[in-house]
Amino acid sequence: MKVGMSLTAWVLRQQSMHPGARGQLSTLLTHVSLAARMIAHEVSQAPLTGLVGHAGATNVQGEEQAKLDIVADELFLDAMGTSDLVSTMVSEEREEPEYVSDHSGQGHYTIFYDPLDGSSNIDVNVTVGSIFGIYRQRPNDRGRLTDLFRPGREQVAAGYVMYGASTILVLATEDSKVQGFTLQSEIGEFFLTHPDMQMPEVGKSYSCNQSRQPHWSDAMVAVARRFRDDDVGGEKRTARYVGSLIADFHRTLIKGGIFMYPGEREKPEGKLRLMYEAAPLAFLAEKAGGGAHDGKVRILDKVATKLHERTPLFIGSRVDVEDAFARLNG
Ligand code: AHM
Ligand code: MG
Repeated sequence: MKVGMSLTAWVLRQQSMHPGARGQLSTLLTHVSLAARMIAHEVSQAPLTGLVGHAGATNVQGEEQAKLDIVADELFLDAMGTSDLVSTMVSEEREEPEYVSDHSGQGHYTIFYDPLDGSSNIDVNVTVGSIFGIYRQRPNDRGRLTDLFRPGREQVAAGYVMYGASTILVLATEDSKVQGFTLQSEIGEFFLTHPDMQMPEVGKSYSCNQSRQPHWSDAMVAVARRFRDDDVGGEKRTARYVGSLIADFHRTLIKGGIFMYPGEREKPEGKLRLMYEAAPLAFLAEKAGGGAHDGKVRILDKVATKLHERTPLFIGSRVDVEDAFARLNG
Protein backbone atom coordinates (compact mmCIF):
# COMPACT_ATOMS: atom_id res chain seq x y z
CA MET A 1 0.00 0.00 0.00
CA LYS A 2 1.26 3.45 -0.89
CA VAL A 3 0.79 5.65 2.16
CA GLY A 4 -0.92 8.96 1.49
CA MET A 5 -1.48 11.87 3.81
CA SER A 6 -3.40 10.91 6.94
CA LEU A 7 -6.43 12.87 8.09
CA THR A 8 -4.45 13.91 11.17
CA ALA A 9 -1.63 15.29 9.01
CA TRP A 10 -4.11 17.08 6.73
CA VAL A 11 -5.88 18.69 9.66
CA LEU A 12 -2.58 19.88 11.16
CA ARG A 13 -1.45 21.22 7.80
CA GLN A 14 -4.68 23.19 7.44
CA GLN A 15 -4.18 24.58 10.92
CA SER A 16 -0.59 25.63 10.21
CA MET A 17 -1.85 27.71 7.27
CA HIS A 18 -3.70 29.91 9.78
CA PRO A 19 -1.07 31.08 12.27
CA GLY A 20 -3.64 32.64 14.63
CA ALA A 21 -5.80 29.48 14.75
CA ARG A 22 -6.30 27.83 18.13
CA GLY A 23 -6.77 24.39 16.65
CA GLN A 24 -10.39 24.08 17.71
CA LEU A 25 -11.75 23.04 14.34
CA SER A 26 -8.84 20.61 13.99
CA THR A 27 -9.76 19.02 17.30
CA LEU A 28 -13.40 18.80 16.26
CA LEU A 29 -12.51 17.03 13.02
CA THR A 30 -10.42 14.46 14.87
CA HIS A 31 -13.48 13.76 17.04
CA VAL A 32 -15.62 13.40 13.90
CA SER A 33 -13.08 10.86 12.72
CA LEU A 34 -13.39 9.01 16.03
CA ALA A 35 -17.19 8.90 15.71
CA ALA A 36 -16.84 7.69 12.12
CA ARG A 37 -14.48 4.86 13.05
CA MET A 38 -16.68 3.68 15.92
CA ILE A 39 -19.87 3.77 13.82
CA ALA A 40 -18.09 2.07 10.88
CA HIS A 41 -17.12 -0.76 13.22
CA GLU A 42 -20.71 -1.20 14.45
CA VAL A 43 -22.11 -1.08 10.90
CA SER A 44 -19.64 -3.69 9.63
CA GLN A 45 -20.43 -6.06 12.50
CA ALA A 46 -24.20 -5.50 12.63
CA PRO A 47 -25.33 -8.90 11.29
CA LEU A 48 -23.02 -10.60 13.81
CA THR A 49 -23.97 -8.52 16.83
CA GLY A 50 -27.69 -8.51 16.09
CA LEU A 51 -27.83 -4.78 15.41
CA VAL A 52 -30.12 -5.16 12.42
CA GLY A 53 -33.82 -4.42 12.21
CA HIS A 54 -36.04 -2.06 14.14
CA ALA A 55 -35.61 -1.00 17.73
CA GLY A 56 -39.39 -0.86 18.25
CA ALA A 57 -39.39 2.92 18.79
CA THR A 58 -40.12 5.90 16.53
CA ASN A 59 -38.11 9.10 16.30
CA VAL A 60 -39.32 12.69 16.24
CA GLN A 61 -40.27 12.37 12.56
CA GLY A 62 -42.56 9.48 13.45
CA GLU A 63 -40.21 7.12 11.59
CA GLU A 64 -39.27 3.71 12.95
CA GLN A 65 -35.80 3.73 14.46
CA ALA A 66 -33.38 1.01 13.47
CA LYS A 67 -31.30 -0.42 16.33
CA LEU A 68 -28.22 1.06 14.72
CA ASP A 69 -29.82 4.53 14.57
CA ILE A 70 -29.79 4.60 18.35
CA VAL A 71 -26.28 3.16 18.72
CA ALA A 72 -24.84 5.52 16.10
CA ASP A 73 -26.56 8.51 17.69
CA GLU A 74 -25.03 7.75 21.09
CA LEU A 75 -21.57 7.11 19.64
CA PHE A 76 -21.66 10.38 17.69
CA LEU A 77 -22.87 12.34 20.70
CA ASP A 78 -20.23 10.83 22.99
CA ALA A 79 -17.37 11.25 20.52
CA MET A 80 -18.20 14.91 19.86
CA GLY A 81 -19.16 15.65 23.45
CA THR A 82 -15.73 14.65 24.77
CA SER A 83 -14.08 17.24 22.51
CA ASP A 84 -15.11 19.90 25.06
CA LEU A 85 -15.64 22.23 22.11
CA VAL A 86 -19.28 21.51 21.36
CA SER A 87 -22.08 22.66 23.61
CA THR A 88 -25.14 22.10 21.42
CA MET A 89 -25.91 19.06 19.30
CA VAL A 90 -29.00 18.55 17.16
CA SER A 91 -29.64 15.01 15.97
CA GLU A 92 -32.22 13.56 13.62
CA GLU A 93 -32.90 11.04 16.34
CA ARG A 94 -33.58 13.57 19.15
CA GLU A 95 -36.57 15.85 19.37
CA GLU A 96 -34.78 18.58 21.30
CA PRO A 97 -31.21 19.91 21.08
CA GLU A 98 -28.77 18.18 23.39
CA TYR A 99 -26.82 20.64 25.52
CA VAL A 100 -23.45 19.09 26.25
CA SER A 101 -21.44 20.33 29.20
CA ASP A 102 -18.08 21.80 28.26
CA HIS A 103 -15.73 21.77 31.22
CA SER A 104 -13.29 24.09 29.48
CA GLY A 105 -15.89 26.75 28.76
CA GLN A 106 -14.71 26.50 25.15
CA GLY A 107 -17.82 24.82 23.77
CA HIS A 108 -18.41 27.43 21.13
CA TYR A 109 -19.62 25.10 18.40
CA THR A 110 -22.97 23.62 17.44
CA ILE A 111 -23.29 20.42 15.43
CA PHE A 112 -26.26 19.23 13.43
CA TYR A 113 -26.02 15.56 12.53
CA ASP A 114 -27.84 12.59 11.12
CA PRO A 115 -26.02 9.69 12.81
CA LEU A 116 -27.08 7.01 10.33
CA ASP A 117 -28.93 8.12 7.27
CA GLY A 118 -30.69 5.49 5.20
CA SER A 119 -30.57 3.04 8.09
CA SER A 120 -33.30 0.79 6.66
CA ASN A 121 -30.65 -0.21 4.11
CA ILE A 122 -28.58 -1.86 6.86
CA ASP A 123 -30.77 -4.95 6.76
CA VAL A 124 -29.79 -5.57 3.13
CA ASN A 125 -26.12 -4.57 3.50
CA VAL A 126 -26.47 -1.44 1.38
CA THR A 127 -24.39 1.69 1.99
CA VAL A 128 -25.49 4.05 4.75
CA GLY A 129 -23.91 7.26 6.03
CA SER A 130 -23.53 9.84 8.78
CA ILE A 131 -23.93 13.54 7.90
CA PHE A 132 -22.78 16.57 9.90
CA GLY A 133 -22.71 20.37 9.72
CA ILE A 134 -20.73 22.48 12.21
CA TYR A 135 -21.48 26.12 13.15
CA ARG A 136 -19.48 28.53 15.31
CA GLN A 137 -21.91 29.97 17.83
CA ARG A 138 -22.63 33.68 17.69
CA PRO A 139 -21.31 35.20 20.94
CA ASN A 140 -24.48 37.17 21.69
CA ASP A 141 -26.76 34.27 20.91
CA ARG A 142 -24.98 31.36 22.63
CA GLY A 143 -27.26 28.77 24.16
CA ARG A 144 -30.38 30.39 22.67
CA LEU A 145 -32.66 28.58 20.26
CA THR A 146 -32.28 31.50 17.82
CA ASP A 147 -28.62 30.54 17.34
CA LEU A 148 -29.76 27.28 15.76
CA PHE A 149 -31.76 28.90 12.97
CA ARG A 150 -28.95 29.91 10.66
CA PRO A 151 -28.37 29.61 6.92
CA GLY A 152 -26.19 26.71 5.83
CA ARG A 153 -23.69 29.10 4.24
CA GLU A 154 -22.54 29.88 7.82
CA GLN A 155 -21.28 26.32 8.40
CA VAL A 156 -17.58 26.30 9.28
CA ALA A 157 -17.25 22.65 8.24
CA ALA A 158 -19.52 19.94 6.93
CA GLY A 159 -19.24 16.45 5.63
CA TYR A 160 -20.36 12.87 5.63
CA VAL A 161 -19.09 9.41 6.34
CA MET A 162 -20.02 6.70 3.89
CA TYR A 163 -20.13 3.13 5.19
CA GLY A 164 -19.88 1.25 1.92
CA ALA A 165 -17.41 -1.10 0.30
CA SER A 166 -14.91 1.22 1.99
CA THR A 167 -15.55 3.73 4.75
CA ILE A 168 -14.97 7.18 3.27
CA LEU A 169 -15.04 10.51 5.10
CA VAL A 170 -15.70 13.48 2.83
CA LEU A 171 -15.41 16.94 4.34
CA ALA A 172 -14.73 20.60 3.68
CA THR A 173 -14.05 23.50 5.99
CA GLU A 174 -14.90 27.14 5.27
CA ASP A 175 -11.46 27.67 3.73
CA SER A 176 -10.67 24.26 2.24
CA LYS A 177 -11.75 22.41 -0.86
CA VAL A 178 -13.65 19.12 -0.58
CA GLN A 179 -11.41 16.27 0.58
CA GLY A 180 -12.14 12.54 0.69
CA PHE A 181 -10.36 10.19 3.10
CA THR A 182 -10.58 6.39 3.08
CA LEU A 183 -10.36 4.40 6.31
CA GLN A 184 -7.59 1.84 6.66
CA SER A 185 -9.43 -0.10 9.32
CA GLU A 186 -6.53 -2.24 10.62
CA ILE A 187 -4.44 0.87 11.21
CA GLY A 188 -7.47 2.86 12.32
CA GLU A 189 -6.61 5.97 10.31
CA PHE A 190 -8.19 7.79 7.40
CA PHE A 191 -5.91 8.57 4.43
CA LEU A 192 -6.43 11.23 1.79
CA THR A 193 -7.56 9.35 -1.33
CA HIS A 194 -9.75 11.99 -3.01
CA PRO A 195 -7.98 15.37 -2.78
CA ASP A 196 -9.67 18.61 -3.93
CA MET A 197 -12.83 16.92 -5.20
CA GLN A 198 -14.60 18.68 -8.09
CA MET A 199 -17.99 17.75 -9.46
CA PRO A 200 -18.25 17.47 -13.27
CA GLU A 201 -20.23 20.42 -14.72
CA VAL A 202 -22.80 18.05 -16.16
CA GLY A 203 -23.44 14.37 -15.55
CA LYS A 204 -24.67 11.26 -17.29
CA SER A 205 -27.07 10.09 -14.61
CA TYR A 206 -30.13 11.45 -12.87
CA SER A 207 -31.45 10.22 -9.57
CA CYS A 208 -34.95 10.36 -8.12
CA ASN A 209 -37.56 8.00 -6.75
CA GLN A 210 -39.66 7.64 -9.89
CA SER A 211 -42.37 5.76 -8.01
CA ARG A 212 -43.31 9.09 -6.38
CA GLN A 213 -44.22 10.58 -9.77
CA PRO A 214 -48.02 10.47 -9.19
CA HIS A 215 -47.43 12.89 -6.28
CA TRP A 216 -45.27 15.36 -8.25
CA SER A 217 -46.29 18.65 -9.89
CA ASP A 218 -46.58 18.68 -13.69
CA ALA A 219 -43.39 20.79 -13.83
CA MET A 220 -41.47 18.18 -11.81
CA VAL A 221 -42.73 15.35 -14.02
CA ALA A 222 -41.46 17.33 -17.03
CA VAL A 223 -38.04 17.88 -15.39
CA ALA A 224 -37.58 14.15 -14.73
CA ARG A 225 -38.71 13.33 -18.27
CA ARG A 226 -36.28 15.85 -19.71
CA PHE A 227 -33.35 14.29 -17.81
CA ARG A 228 -34.44 10.87 -19.06
CA ASP A 229 -34.89 11.84 -22.71
CA ASP A 230 -32.31 14.53 -23.52
CA ASP A 231 -28.77 13.67 -24.57
CA VAL A 232 -25.55 14.60 -22.82
CA GLY A 233 -22.71 14.70 -25.34
CA GLY A 234 -24.68 12.47 -27.72
CA GLU A 235 -25.51 9.86 -25.06
CA LYS A 236 -28.72 9.24 -23.16
CA ARG A 237 -28.60 9.67 -19.41
CA THR A 238 -29.11 6.68 -17.18
CA ALA A 239 -31.19 6.52 -14.00
CA ARG A 240 -29.45 5.68 -10.71
CA TYR A 241 -31.24 5.61 -7.36
CA VAL A 242 -29.96 3.74 -4.31
CA GLY A 243 -32.46 5.26 -1.86
CA SER A 244 -29.62 6.00 0.54
CA LEU A 245 -28.79 9.70 0.31
CA ILE A 246 -25.07 9.41 0.93
CA ALA A 247 -24.63 6.71 -1.70
CA ASP A 248 -26.62 8.76 -4.22
CA PHE A 249 -24.78 11.98 -3.34
CA HIS A 250 -21.30 10.41 -3.37
CA ARG A 251 -21.88 9.04 -6.87
CA THR A 252 -23.16 12.45 -7.99
CA LEU A 253 -20.13 14.19 -6.46
CA ILE A 254 -17.68 11.94 -8.28
CA LYS A 255 -19.43 11.28 -11.58
CA GLY A 256 -21.71 14.30 -11.84
CA GLY A 257 -25.43 14.39 -12.56
CA ILE A 258 -28.36 15.40 -10.42
CA PHE A 259 -30.13 14.00 -7.36
CA MET A 260 -33.71 15.16 -6.84
CA TYR A 261 -36.07 14.69 -3.91
CA PRO A 262 -38.82 17.19 -4.77
CA GLY A 263 -41.77 18.43 -2.79
CA GLU A 264 -45.02 16.60 -3.45
CA ARG A 265 -48.60 17.81 -3.79
CA GLU A 266 -49.55 16.55 -0.34
CA LYS A 267 -46.06 17.18 1.11
CA PRO A 268 -44.67 20.36 -0.48
CA GLU A 269 -41.73 20.31 1.94
CA GLY A 270 -40.53 16.95 0.60
CA LYS A 271 -38.83 14.32 2.76
CA LEU A 272 -35.24 15.28 3.47
CA ARG A 273 -34.21 17.44 6.41
CA LEU A 274 -32.66 20.87 5.88
CA MET A 275 -30.17 21.19 8.71
CA TYR A 276 -28.51 17.78 8.88
CA GLU A 277 -29.09 16.38 5.39
CA ALA A 278 -29.53 19.07 2.73
CA ALA A 279 -27.38 21.92 4.13
CA PRO A 280 -24.17 19.92 4.78
CA LEU A 281 -24.38 18.27 1.35
CA ALA A 282 -25.14 21.64 -0.30
CA PHE A 283 -22.02 23.06 1.39
CA LEU A 284 -19.94 20.27 -0.17
CA ALA A 285 -21.67 20.49 -3.56
CA GLU A 286 -20.98 24.22 -3.88
CA LYS A 287 -17.40 23.82 -2.69
CA ALA A 288 -16.94 21.19 -5.40
CA GLY A 289 -18.29 23.51 -8.12
CA GLY A 290 -21.84 22.13 -8.14
CA GLY A 291 -25.04 23.53 -6.72
CA ALA A 292 -28.13 22.85 -4.63
CA HIS A 293 -31.58 24.44 -4.44
CA ASP A 294 -35.07 23.53 -3.34
CA GLY A 295 -36.68 24.36 -6.69
CA LYS A 296 -36.90 28.05 -5.78
CA VAL A 297 -34.17 29.00 -3.31
CA ARG A 298 -30.48 28.14 -2.86
CA ILE A 299 -30.28 25.57 -0.04
CA LEU A 300 -27.43 27.43 1.71
CA ASP A 301 -29.60 30.57 2.00
CA LYS A 302 -32.52 28.82 3.67
CA VAL A 303 -33.14 29.50 7.36
CA ALA A 304 -35.12 26.83 9.18
CA THR A 305 -38.04 27.81 11.37
CA LYS A 306 -38.03 24.49 13.22
CA LEU A 307 -35.22 22.11 14.10
CA HIS A 308 -36.32 19.16 12.00
CA GLU A 309 -37.57 21.17 9.02
CA ARG A 310 -37.79 19.34 5.70
CA THR A 311 -36.89 20.69 2.28
CA PRO A 312 -37.15 19.65 -1.35
CA LEU A 313 -33.64 19.03 -2.70
CA PHE A 314 -32.10 19.32 -6.17
CA ILE A 315 -28.35 18.82 -5.88
CA GLY A 316 -25.48 18.01 -8.18
CA SER A 317 -23.62 19.25 -11.25
CA ARG A 318 -23.89 23.00 -11.81
CA VAL A 319 -25.39 22.83 -15.30
CA ASP A 320 -27.89 20.13 -14.32
CA VAL A 321 -29.19 21.88 -11.19
CA GLU A 322 -29.44 25.20 -13.06
CA ASP A 323 -31.35 23.42 -15.79
CA ALA A 324 -33.80 21.91 -13.30
CA PHE A 325 -34.24 25.35 -11.70
CA ALA A 326 -34.97 27.01 -15.04
CA ARG A 327 -37.51 24.35 -16.01
CA LEU A 328 -39.27 24.41 -12.64
CA ASN A 329 -39.57 28.19 -12.80
CA GLY A 330 -39.97 28.67 -16.56
P1 AHM B 1 -33.90 8.57 6.86
O1 AHM B 1 -33.26 9.85 7.32
O2 AHM B 1 -35.14 8.24 7.62
O3 AHM B 1 -32.91 7.44 6.79
O4 AHM B 1 -34.48 8.84 5.38
C1 AHM B 1 -33.68 9.47 4.45
C2 AHM B 1 -33.52 8.58 3.24
C3 AHM B 1 -32.41 9.07 2.36
O5 AHM B 1 -31.22 8.39 2.66
C4 AHM B 1 -32.89 8.75 0.98
O6 AHM B 1 -32.37 9.66 0.03
C5 AHM B 1 -34.38 8.87 1.10
O7 AHM B 1 -34.69 8.68 2.47
C6 AHM B 1 -35.09 7.85 0.29
O8 AHM B 1 -36.46 8.05 0.39
P2 AHM B 1 -37.51 7.18 -0.47
O9 AHM B 1 -37.52 5.82 0.11
O10 AHM B 1 -38.81 7.91 -0.29
O11 AHM B 1 -37.04 7.21 -1.90
MG1 MG C 1 -31.68 10.88 7.59
